[in-house]
Amino acid sequence: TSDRTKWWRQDRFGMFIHFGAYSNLEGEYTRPDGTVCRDAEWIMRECDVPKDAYEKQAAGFNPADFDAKAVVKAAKDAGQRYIVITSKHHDGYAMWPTKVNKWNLRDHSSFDKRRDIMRELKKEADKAGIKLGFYYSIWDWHDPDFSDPATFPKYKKRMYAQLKELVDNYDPAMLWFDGEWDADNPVNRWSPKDGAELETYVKGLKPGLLVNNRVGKRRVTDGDFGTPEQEIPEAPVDGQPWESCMTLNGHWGYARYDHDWKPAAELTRNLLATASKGGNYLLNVGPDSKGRVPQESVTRLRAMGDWLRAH
Ligand code: JFZ
Repeated sequence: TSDRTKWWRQDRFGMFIHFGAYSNLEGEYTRPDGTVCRDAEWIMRECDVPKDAYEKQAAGFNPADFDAKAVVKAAKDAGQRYIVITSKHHDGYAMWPTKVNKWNLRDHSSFDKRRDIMRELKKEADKAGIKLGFYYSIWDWHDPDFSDPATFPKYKKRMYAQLKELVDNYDPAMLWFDGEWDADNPVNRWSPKDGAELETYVKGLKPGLLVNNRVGKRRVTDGDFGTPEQEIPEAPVDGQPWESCMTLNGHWGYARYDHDWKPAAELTRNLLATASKGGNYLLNVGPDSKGRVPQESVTRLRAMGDWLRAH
Protein backbone atom coordinates (compact mmCIF):
# COMPACT_ATOMS: atom_id res chain seq x y z
CA THR A 1 0.00 0.00 0.00
CA SER A 2 1.30 3.31 -1.11
CA ASP A 3 1.97 6.63 0.50
CA ARG A 4 -0.71 8.18 -1.68
CA THR A 5 -3.44 6.42 0.25
CA LYS A 6 -1.88 7.10 3.64
CA TRP A 7 -4.07 10.01 4.76
CA TRP A 8 -7.15 8.15 3.66
CA ARG A 9 -6.22 4.89 5.38
CA GLN A 10 -5.55 6.84 8.55
CA ASP A 11 -8.78 8.82 8.29
CA ARG A 12 -10.82 5.59 8.27
CA PHE A 13 -14.27 7.19 8.47
CA GLY A 14 -15.90 9.44 5.91
CA MET A 15 -19.22 11.06 5.02
CA PHE A 16 -20.89 10.20 1.72
CA ILE A 17 -23.41 12.74 0.43
CA HIS A 18 -26.00 11.89 -2.22
CA PHE A 19 -27.46 15.15 -3.41
CA GLY A 20 -28.78 16.00 -6.86
CA ALA A 21 -31.80 16.94 -8.96
CA TYR A 22 -33.50 13.75 -7.71
CA SER A 23 -33.36 15.15 -4.14
CA ASN A 24 -35.93 17.72 -5.24
CA LEU A 25 -38.53 14.95 -5.69
CA GLU A 26 -37.74 13.65 -2.19
CA GLY A 27 -38.29 10.12 -3.45
CA GLU A 28 -41.80 10.52 -4.85
CA TYR A 29 -42.89 11.05 -8.44
CA THR A 30 -46.58 11.70 -9.06
CA ARG A 31 -47.50 10.48 -12.52
CA PRO A 32 -49.97 12.38 -14.72
CA ASP A 33 -52.64 9.83 -13.73
CA GLY A 34 -52.15 10.71 -10.06
CA THR A 35 -50.44 7.50 -8.97
CA VAL A 36 -47.23 7.85 -7.00
CA CYS A 37 -43.99 6.02 -7.76
CA ARG A 38 -41.28 5.86 -5.13
CA ASP A 39 -37.51 5.65 -5.41
CA ALA A 40 -34.58 7.88 -4.57
CA GLU A 41 -31.57 8.78 -6.75
CA TRP A 42 -32.72 6.22 -9.33
CA ILE A 43 -36.24 7.71 -9.55
CA MET A 44 -35.87 8.98 -13.12
CA ARG A 45 -35.09 5.48 -14.35
CA GLU A 46 -37.09 3.32 -11.93
CA CYS A 47 -40.26 5.41 -12.20
CA ASP A 48 -39.89 6.06 -15.95
CA VAL A 49 -40.06 9.79 -15.44
CA PRO A 50 -40.18 11.34 -18.93
CA LYS A 51 -37.15 13.48 -19.69
CA ASP A 52 -39.16 16.69 -20.00
CA ALA A 53 -40.98 16.04 -16.69
CA TYR A 54 -37.67 15.39 -14.94
CA GLU A 55 -36.16 18.54 -16.42
CA LYS A 56 -39.22 20.51 -15.40
CA GLN A 57 -39.04 19.45 -11.78
CA ALA A 58 -35.28 20.12 -11.73
CA ALA A 59 -35.97 23.70 -12.87
CA GLY A 60 -37.72 24.21 -9.54
CA PHE A 61 -34.86 22.80 -7.47
CA ASN A 62 -33.91 25.38 -4.85
CA PRO A 63 -31.75 23.96 -2.05
CA ALA A 64 -31.55 27.37 -0.38
CA ASP A 65 -31.04 25.84 3.07
CA PHE A 66 -27.92 23.92 2.10
CA ASP A 67 -25.49 24.86 4.86
CA ALA A 68 -21.94 23.70 4.19
CA LYS A 69 -20.86 24.73 7.66
CA ALA A 70 -23.58 22.55 9.25
CA VAL A 71 -22.72 19.62 6.97
CA VAL A 72 -19.05 19.82 7.87
CA LYS A 73 -19.94 20.15 11.54
CA ALA A 74 -22.15 17.04 11.35
CA ALA A 75 -19.23 15.14 9.82
CA LYS A 76 -16.80 16.48 12.37
CA ASP A 77 -19.14 15.63 15.26
CA ALA A 78 -19.39 12.07 13.96
CA GLY A 79 -15.62 11.68 13.81
CA GLN A 80 -15.68 11.61 10.02
CA ARG A 81 -12.51 12.98 8.46
CA TYR A 82 -13.36 13.19 4.80
CA ILE A 83 -16.42 13.90 2.68
CA VAL A 84 -17.38 12.46 -0.71
CA ILE A 85 -20.27 14.26 -2.41
CA THR A 86 -22.06 13.39 -5.65
CA SER A 87 -20.90 15.96 -8.19
CA LYS A 88 -22.93 14.16 -10.87
CA HIS A 89 -25.07 11.06 -10.43
CA HIS A 90 -26.54 8.83 -13.16
CA ASP A 91 -29.13 11.50 -14.06
CA GLY A 92 -26.22 13.55 -15.40
CA TYR A 93 -27.12 16.68 -13.43
CA ALA A 94 -23.99 18.55 -12.32
CA MET A 95 -24.02 20.03 -8.83
CA TRP A 96 -21.44 22.67 -9.75
CA PRO A 97 -21.65 25.42 -12.41
CA THR A 98 -20.10 23.39 -15.21
CA LYS A 99 -19.42 25.18 -18.48
CA VAL A 100 -19.79 21.93 -20.39
CA ASN A 101 -23.59 21.99 -20.49
CA LYS A 102 -26.63 23.71 -18.99
CA TRP A 103 -27.80 20.64 -17.06
CA ASN A 104 -26.51 21.86 -13.73
CA LEU A 105 -27.45 23.53 -10.46
CA ARG A 106 -26.44 26.99 -11.70
CA ASP A 107 -28.18 27.00 -15.06
CA HIS A 108 -31.11 24.65 -14.52
CA SER A 109 -32.67 25.35 -11.11
CA SER A 110 -34.36 28.01 -9.00
CA PHE A 111 -31.25 28.28 -6.82
CA ASP A 112 -29.40 31.52 -6.13
CA LYS A 113 -27.13 32.04 -9.18
CA ARG A 114 -24.37 33.46 -7.00
CA ARG A 115 -24.06 30.32 -4.93
CA ASP A 116 -21.88 27.29 -5.60
CA ILE A 117 -22.40 24.55 -3.01
CA MET A 118 -19.19 22.75 -4.02
CA ARG A 119 -17.16 25.88 -3.39
CA GLU A 120 -18.97 26.40 -0.08
CA LEU A 121 -18.30 22.83 0.97
CA LYS A 122 -14.65 22.99 -0.07
CA LYS A 123 -14.14 26.18 1.93
CA GLU A 124 -15.75 24.81 5.10
CA ALA A 125 -14.02 21.44 4.75
CA ASP A 126 -10.63 23.13 4.39
CA LYS A 127 -11.31 25.20 7.49
CA ALA A 128 -12.15 22.08 9.48
CA GLY A 129 -9.23 20.04 8.15
CA ILE A 130 -11.57 17.66 6.36
CA LYS A 131 -10.72 16.33 2.89
CA LEU A 132 -13.23 16.66 0.07
CA GLY A 133 -13.77 14.14 -2.71
CA PHE A 134 -16.24 13.92 -5.59
CA TYR A 135 -18.42 11.03 -6.68
CA TYR A 136 -18.80 11.16 -10.47
CA SER A 137 -21.00 8.82 -12.49
CA ILE A 138 -19.55 7.67 -15.80
CA TRP A 139 -23.02 6.44 -16.74
CA ASP A 140 -25.19 9.35 -17.87
CA TRP A 141 -28.94 9.08 -18.53
CA HIS A 142 -29.30 12.65 -19.71
CA ASP A 143 -26.59 13.24 -22.30
CA PRO A 144 -27.90 11.86 -25.62
CA ASP A 145 -24.38 11.14 -26.82
CA PHE A 146 -23.86 8.65 -24.04
CA SER A 147 -26.09 5.88 -25.36
CA ASP A 148 -25.07 5.98 -29.01
CA PRO A 149 -21.81 4.20 -29.81
CA ALA A 150 -21.26 6.57 -32.74
CA THR A 151 -21.41 9.67 -30.54
CA PHE A 152 -19.97 8.22 -27.34
CA PRO A 153 -16.55 9.80 -28.02
CA LYS A 154 -18.26 13.22 -27.84
CA TYR A 155 -19.70 12.34 -24.46
CA LYS A 156 -16.31 11.13 -23.31
CA LYS A 157 -14.77 14.50 -24.26
CA ARG A 158 -17.37 16.33 -22.19
CA MET A 159 -16.83 13.98 -19.27
CA TYR A 160 -13.08 14.62 -19.39
CA ALA A 161 -13.76 18.37 -19.54
CA GLN A 162 -16.08 18.19 -16.52
CA LEU A 163 -13.53 16.24 -14.52
CA LYS A 164 -10.89 18.83 -15.38
CA GLU A 165 -13.23 21.55 -14.09
CA LEU A 166 -13.74 19.67 -10.85
CA VAL A 167 -10.02 19.09 -10.28
CA ASP A 168 -8.94 22.59 -11.37
CA ASN A 169 -11.65 24.52 -9.54
CA TYR A 170 -12.13 22.55 -6.32
CA ASP A 171 -8.87 20.67 -5.84
CA PRO A 172 -10.49 17.44 -4.60
CA ALA A 173 -8.48 14.87 -2.68
CA MET A 174 -10.32 12.01 -4.35
CA LEU A 175 -12.52 11.05 -7.27
CA TRP A 176 -15.04 8.32 -6.56
CA PHE A 177 -16.26 6.95 -9.89
CA ASP A 178 -19.41 4.94 -10.40
CA GLY A 179 -21.70 3.72 -13.15
CA GLU A 180 -19.17 1.76 -15.18
CA TRP A 181 -21.02 -1.48 -14.55
CA ASP A 182 -24.60 -1.57 -15.80
CA ALA A 183 -25.30 -4.84 -17.60
CA ASP A 184 -27.95 -3.78 -20.15
CA ASN A 185 -26.49 -0.46 -21.03
CA PRO A 186 -24.07 0.59 -23.76
CA VAL A 187 -21.82 1.66 -20.91
CA ASN A 188 -20.47 -1.85 -21.31
CA ARG A 189 -18.36 -0.36 -24.01
CA TRP A 190 -16.53 1.00 -20.98
CA SER A 191 -13.52 -1.25 -21.29
CA PRO A 192 -10.65 -1.85 -18.90
CA LYS A 193 -8.66 0.31 -21.33
CA ASP A 194 -11.18 3.18 -20.97
CA GLY A 195 -10.87 2.87 -17.20
CA ALA A 196 -7.09 2.84 -17.25
CA GLU A 197 -7.02 5.86 -19.57
CA LEU A 198 -9.41 7.80 -17.38
CA GLU A 199 -7.44 6.97 -14.27
CA THR A 200 -4.19 8.11 -15.93
CA TYR A 201 -5.91 11.28 -17.14
CA VAL A 202 -7.28 12.40 -13.77
CA LYS A 203 -4.10 11.51 -11.93
CA GLY A 204 -2.24 13.57 -14.53
CA LEU A 205 -4.43 16.53 -13.62
CA LYS A 206 -3.42 16.22 -10.00
CA PRO A 207 -0.70 13.91 -8.81
CA GLY A 208 -1.72 12.39 -5.50
CA LEU A 209 -5.41 12.28 -6.37
CA LEU A 210 -7.05 9.14 -5.02
CA VAL A 211 -9.29 7.17 -7.39
CA ASN A 212 -11.59 4.29 -6.46
CA ASN A 213 -11.85 1.01 -8.34
CA ARG A 214 -15.12 1.86 -10.09
CA VAL A 215 -13.11 3.83 -12.62
CA GLY A 216 -12.71 0.53 -14.43
CA LYS A 217 -14.46 -2.81 -14.63
CA ARG A 218 -14.22 -3.75 -10.98
CA ARG A 219 -10.81 -5.25 -11.42
CA VAL A 220 -9.47 -5.70 -7.94
CA THR A 221 -6.41 -3.65 -8.69
CA ASP A 222 -8.24 -0.81 -10.44
CA GLY A 223 -7.80 2.58 -8.91
CA ASP A 224 -6.38 2.97 -5.43
CA PHE A 225 -9.02 1.17 -3.41
CA GLY A 226 -11.99 -1.23 -3.57
CA THR A 227 -15.57 -0.26 -2.78
CA PRO A 228 -17.80 -2.97 -1.28
CA GLU A 229 -21.30 -1.59 -0.88
CA GLN A 230 -23.67 -2.11 2.05
CA GLU A 231 -21.47 -4.91 3.34
CA ILE A 232 -18.39 -5.57 5.40
CA PRO A 233 -16.29 -8.15 3.58
CA GLU A 234 -15.22 -11.21 5.57
CA ALA A 235 -11.60 -10.79 4.61
CA PRO A 236 -9.62 -8.01 2.95
CA VAL A 237 -9.42 -8.45 -0.83
CA ASP A 238 -5.91 -9.20 -2.07
CA GLY A 239 -4.30 -6.78 0.31
CA GLN A 240 -5.93 -3.86 -1.49
CA PRO A 241 -7.18 -0.99 0.64
CA TRP A 242 -10.96 -0.93 0.68
CA GLU A 243 -13.82 1.24 1.76
CA SER A 244 -17.32 0.05 2.55
CA CYS A 245 -20.10 2.52 1.80
CA MET A 246 -23.44 2.33 3.60
CA THR A 247 -26.67 4.23 4.08
CA LEU A 248 -28.15 5.47 7.36
CA ASN A 249 -31.59 4.28 6.30
CA GLY A 250 -32.53 2.31 3.19
CA HIS A 251 -31.68 4.87 0.51
CA TRP A 252 -28.76 6.96 -0.74
CA GLY A 253 -30.75 9.94 -1.97
CA TYR A 254 -33.37 11.58 0.24
CA ALA A 255 -36.64 9.62 0.44
CA ARG A 256 -39.27 11.28 2.59
CA TYR A 257 -41.11 7.99 3.16
CA ASP A 258 -38.06 6.10 4.45
CA HIS A 259 -38.09 6.13 8.27
CA ASP A 260 -36.07 2.95 8.57
CA TRP A 261 -33.09 4.52 10.33
CA LYS A 262 -30.37 2.21 11.57
CA PRO A 263 -29.73 2.53 15.31
CA ALA A 264 -26.56 4.40 16.28
CA ALA A 265 -25.25 1.30 18.09
CA GLU A 266 -25.51 -0.77 14.89
CA LEU A 267 -23.75 1.95 12.90
CA THR A 268 -20.97 2.17 15.46
CA ARG A 269 -20.57 -1.62 15.40
CA ASN A 270 -20.29 -1.46 11.59
CA LEU A 271 -17.64 1.21 11.80
CA LEU A 272 -15.63 -0.79 14.32
CA ALA A 273 -16.04 -4.06 12.40
CA THR A 274 -14.88 -2.33 9.23
CA ALA A 275 -11.93 -0.63 10.91
CA SER A 276 -10.90 -3.85 12.65
CA LYS A 277 -10.63 -5.52 9.25
CA GLY A 278 -8.53 -2.71 7.89
CA GLY A 279 -11.27 -1.03 5.89
CA ASN A 280 -12.66 2.47 5.59
CA TYR A 281 -16.29 3.30 6.32
CA LEU A 282 -18.16 5.79 4.15
CA LEU A 283 -21.52 6.56 5.71
CA ASN A 284 -24.13 8.36 3.65
CA VAL A 285 -26.44 11.30 4.22
CA GLY A 286 -29.04 12.48 1.71
CA PRO A 287 -30.04 16.15 2.00
CA ASP A 288 -33.68 16.96 1.18
CA SER A 289 -35.09 19.26 -1.51
CA LYS A 290 -34.13 22.33 0.51
CA GLY A 291 -30.62 21.01 1.05
CA ARG A 292 -31.12 20.09 4.71
CA VAL A 293 -29.47 16.99 6.15
CA PRO A 294 -32.25 15.00 7.91
CA GLN A 295 -32.21 15.47 11.67
CA GLU A 296 -32.41 11.68 12.09
CA SER A 297 -29.04 11.47 10.33
CA VAL A 298 -27.45 14.25 12.34
CA THR A 299 -28.42 12.72 15.70
CA ARG A 300 -27.07 9.30 14.72
CA LEU A 301 -23.81 10.76 13.45
CA ARG A 302 -23.41 12.67 16.69
CA ALA A 303 -24.10 9.54 18.77
CA MET A 304 -21.35 7.73 16.86
CA GLY A 305 -18.92 10.56 17.53
CA ASP A 306 -19.89 10.64 21.20
CA TRP A 307 -19.11 6.95 21.45
CA LEU A 308 -15.77 7.37 19.67
CA ARG A 309 -14.78 10.26 21.90
CA ALA A 310 -15.71 8.31 25.04
CA HIS A 311 -13.70 5.20 24.10
C1 JFZ B 1 -24.32 2.82 -7.23
C2 JFZ B 1 -25.39 3.79 -7.64
O1 JFZ B 1 -26.16 3.24 -8.67
C3 JFZ B 1 -26.25 4.11 -6.45
O2 JFZ B 1 -27.26 5.03 -6.81
C4 JFZ B 1 -25.39 4.72 -5.36
O3 JFZ B 1 -24.83 5.94 -5.82
C5 JFZ B 1 -24.31 3.73 -4.96
C6 JFZ B 1 -23.34 4.28 -3.97
O4 JFZ B 1 -23.57 3.31 -6.12
O5 JFZ B 1 -24.95 1.60 -6.99
C7 JFZ B 1 -24.29 0.43 -6.97
C8 JFZ B 1 -23.00 0.31 -7.35
C9 JFZ B 1 -22.38 -0.93 -7.25
C10 JFZ B 1 -23.10 -2.03 -6.77
C11 JFZ B 1 -24.40 -1.89 -6.41
C12 JFZ B 1 -25.00 -0.66 -6.50
N1 JFZ B 1 -22.47 -3.25 -6.64
O6 JFZ B 1 -21.28 -3.39 -6.92
O7 JFZ B 1 -23.08 -4.22 -6.17
